[in-house]
Amino acid sequence: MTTQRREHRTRVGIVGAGPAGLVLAALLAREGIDSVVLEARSRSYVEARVRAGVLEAPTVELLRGMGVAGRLDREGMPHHGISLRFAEAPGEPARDHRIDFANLVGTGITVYGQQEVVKDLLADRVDDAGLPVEFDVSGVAVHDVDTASPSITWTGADGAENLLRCDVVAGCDGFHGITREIVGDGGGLTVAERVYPFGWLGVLAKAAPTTDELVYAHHDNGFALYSMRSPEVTRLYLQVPPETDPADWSDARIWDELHTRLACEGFTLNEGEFLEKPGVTGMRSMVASPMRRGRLFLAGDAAHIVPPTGAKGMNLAIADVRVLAEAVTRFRADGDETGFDGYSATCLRRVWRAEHFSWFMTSMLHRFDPATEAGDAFGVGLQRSQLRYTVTSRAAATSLAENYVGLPHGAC
Ligand code: RFL
Ligand code: PHB
Repeated sequence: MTTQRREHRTRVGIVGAGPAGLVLAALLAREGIDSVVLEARSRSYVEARVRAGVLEAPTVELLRGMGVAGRLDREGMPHHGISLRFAEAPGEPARDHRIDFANLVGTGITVYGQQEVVKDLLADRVDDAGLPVEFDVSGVAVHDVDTASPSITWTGADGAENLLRCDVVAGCDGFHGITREIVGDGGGLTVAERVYPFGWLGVLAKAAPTTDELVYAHHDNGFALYSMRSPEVTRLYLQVPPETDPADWSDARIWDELHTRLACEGFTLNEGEFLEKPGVTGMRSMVASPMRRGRLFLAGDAAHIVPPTGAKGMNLAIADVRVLAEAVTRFRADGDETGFDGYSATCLRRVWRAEHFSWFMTSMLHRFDPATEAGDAFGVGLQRSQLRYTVTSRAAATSLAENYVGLPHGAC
């Protein structure tokens, strides 16, 4: 018996239902432009995946303008600054140095989990508007991207084969997706990369945060980050060697190390049960360019990765698809392809700014191997000087603040 292939048609075929794919679909829908989103995982999986937590001011404004920020405005935690915690000299106790975003740049960030953004976008698209997101797809392949009629094939959750014809394909399938390679197939892809010699061990604890803002701690044992998700939940990270097996870290060892690295007069660390198994993420910077081949456009982690120290990944993904949605809207109006032609260069300007900022935060705050230039006595001296300069010079603090809260879209 031969099974029939189902054929579909839409304007934009979107591979991946992360922040990039879902924001793109929502922006297009608001312009009356059809799209189909294909996702390898289940809805419950993508809604539960704990990742980013910091939304830049321009990201929040965009989500508000799209009408999907109701819960974000109720439950998100507006923050007006962060603290850098470090000892002024070896052997001295660590102190907090606050970077006051509100005072320096007149705005701030919002702490709201990436998976909450994803839930809100799925509720808007699937539950409220009844628009298509196909979950649990496999074997996604993209064809004919060098023509005006690209297509996507895949196997559905029910085992049926599908073909989707479209005008544009958006590769929003993250770092491990399949679309970046297709751009590379033509031989024209450049990949600029740095792999850092450490990872982050991350935990989510049922413990009330004891500060109103995030704390980035520089310590001789390594970096630690104190973050949160709600008035009841703390999110914490520890710098660890990249090959670390989280199973080697008992709960007691994790708390012990957090107490050591976050120690500061007047600061209490509340402990609590872990809400998910601790995980280790490697740290890298990567930029693939151009972010386009023909009618295939890469967006978000499919095209670039930043180390999480700058809290930029999800925000960059959303900034990319804003540019892409505008380009598709212009094309739909009268066939104008100038938005397509400018897409990669426009996105890459913001991407490289975020890459630099994320590299800067990572280099300033982590402990490097003393046997390397970054971690020897000279490297550590430079690091301490940079920390002191950042918190004592208004110009340096303002530079950190404007990058952290997010430069206006279109400003880079
Ligand atoms: P995503 O979120 O990875 O989504 C890609 C989607 O594509 C699906 N997919 C496929 N679907 C169909 N067919 C295929 N062949 C497919 N291959 C993959 C995947 O299942 C997935 O659903 O990419 P997107 O949309 O570009 O979004 C990027 C962000 O997720 C990422 O940059 C951030 O999470 C990075 N990040 C942070 N970003 C911030 O802005 N602020 C933060 O505070 C922040 N903290 C973090 C982070 C990332 C972290 N980890 C775990 C990497 C903290 C951590 C620890
Ligand atoms: C988080 O809360 O997950 C988080 C916050 C700030 C970062 C990275 C991750 O720089």
